Amino acid sequence: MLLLCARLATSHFVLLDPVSLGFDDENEGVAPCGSFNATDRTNVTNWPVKGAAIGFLTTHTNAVFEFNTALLSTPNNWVPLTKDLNQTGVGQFCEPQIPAREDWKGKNGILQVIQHSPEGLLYQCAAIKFTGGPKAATPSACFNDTGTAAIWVGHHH
Ligand SMILES: [Cu+2]
Repeated sequence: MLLLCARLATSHFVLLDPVSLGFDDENEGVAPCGSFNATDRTNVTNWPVKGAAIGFLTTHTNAVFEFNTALLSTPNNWVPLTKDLNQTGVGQFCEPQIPAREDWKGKNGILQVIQHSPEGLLYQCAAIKFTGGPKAATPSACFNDTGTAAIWVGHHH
């Protein structure tokens, strides 16, 4: 946690859940995954289509987030997973139950989180696998720091 806080001083946002493909502060603006290989499968997180969590750390007082997914078989075809999220407040933030497409059950995918920051678009991704079964339990590190909030808004693109 100390390490994360130290890094947060210069970072924009860091995906915490599911496990990120990687974070590079300097190159977070490089699409589609902040300079990391979108098809890397080193750390794959199961994503029940009934719902799973997205958690991140942000240093921006207000930013709109996009949550997109692609199938591993078509890694350039990003599909919105949700409406856009208008998030306020600095620190950790969690959306605990985001469902995915029922017909993607059993398929390998990629989660992409885009932050529309004052410095431009910033990217983080995670390797995921869409699964059946009940909603995922919210990871203990996925919570909302005091003063954070968010509302779902329409797509602006
Ligand atoms: Cu920033």
